[in-house]
Amino acid sequence: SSVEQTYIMIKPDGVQRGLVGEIISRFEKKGFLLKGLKLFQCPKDLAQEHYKDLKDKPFFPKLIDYITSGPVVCMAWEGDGVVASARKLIGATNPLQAEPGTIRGDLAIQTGRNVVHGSDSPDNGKREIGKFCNSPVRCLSALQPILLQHN
Ligand code: YYY
Ligand code: MG
Repeated sequence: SSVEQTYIMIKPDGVQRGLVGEIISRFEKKGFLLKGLKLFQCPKDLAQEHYKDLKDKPFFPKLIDYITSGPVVCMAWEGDGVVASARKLIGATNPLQAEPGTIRGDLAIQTGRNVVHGSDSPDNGKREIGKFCNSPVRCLSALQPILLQHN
């Protein structure tokens, strides 16, 4: 097992619908560690960079409009296998295909309004936290040694 960080972002629809607490709860209850958090309005250039792999897709302009349309919640979460585990907690990109019990499966119905982002690899987790949180998140939690046994 290896400690990783992932970038989780509650998208503008999640914030506007009052789902911030609900979404944070899913990750807290799973047992991962919250290492950084802020409310932030994403500028267009950062949104374009974040989704650069999708720049030739027909939905790209709408995706950028959506993600920059209101405040998002930027978070760094840490733990063993957190990148893949968070993707499981989030569920499939299309909320209608996401399993019940996942965030998207329980809380959304449209791909274009799927409430939350999660990094797809440890490298992208590091990169996205660097971009959105301005630096790698390294703050120490006093509770960490009590909550998690490190082997
Ligand atoms: O990682 P994930 O968010 O599950 O999906 P991606 O394939 O990385 O796409 C990013 C983002 O783009 C997705 O969350 C919604 C949007 N999108 C879309 O609006 N329409 C599609 N057909 C595919 C993706
Ligand atoms: Mg993705």
